[in-house]
Amino acid sequence: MTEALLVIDIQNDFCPGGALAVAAGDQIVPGINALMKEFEAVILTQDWHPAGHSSFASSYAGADPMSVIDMYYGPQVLWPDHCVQGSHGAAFHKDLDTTRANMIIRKGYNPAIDSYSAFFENDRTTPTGLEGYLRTRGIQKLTLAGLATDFCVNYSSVDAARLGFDVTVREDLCRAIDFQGSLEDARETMLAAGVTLG
Ligand code: VGL
Ligand code: ZN
Repeated sequence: MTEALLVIDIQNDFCPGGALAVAAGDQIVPGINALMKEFEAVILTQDWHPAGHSSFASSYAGADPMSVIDMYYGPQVLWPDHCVQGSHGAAFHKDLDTTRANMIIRKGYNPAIDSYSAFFENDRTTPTGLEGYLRTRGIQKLTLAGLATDFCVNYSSVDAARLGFDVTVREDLCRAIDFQGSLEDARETMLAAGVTLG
């Protein structure tokens, strides 16, 4: 049975020096590269927003980064501008071994809605197509690593578990934003969804 490694958002903007830097985000890169060798299938995700995206605080007059607004699909954190399509910040960290990737899935490209998850946009219903890719390859078991534990890794792992995949999150190969208790909330949400924290 084919097992896949899903590597979430190892991009410059989520690493130290980036626009939405996750503390020590770059330190997991060597471990992720090594882990890739144990999987037949490697899939990378890439946060990929158009300029002026609706998840950017700069798109709203007077809004502060890290404030929360109500969108038609629920609460949305307003982020600093990050991972703008084609920018250096959106590029993968230079040390990530992208040659092993079978598939690179981009998300967050719809201007009106954010997409933390590799499977669904933040309305939790609009698919990215990743489920179909995995199913047509006969992949049932997923391991996740990457950035950030409490947002894109959390949402991706919970959606995968909801879809019936067997999901493990390698917490040692993830790093968190940890904003207002979001890491502890995410751990509880992942465990409740049946995700294995390994
Ligand atoms: C992410 C916030 C906004 C992530 C992406 O990769 O966890 N977080 N966009
Ligand atoms: Zn984003």
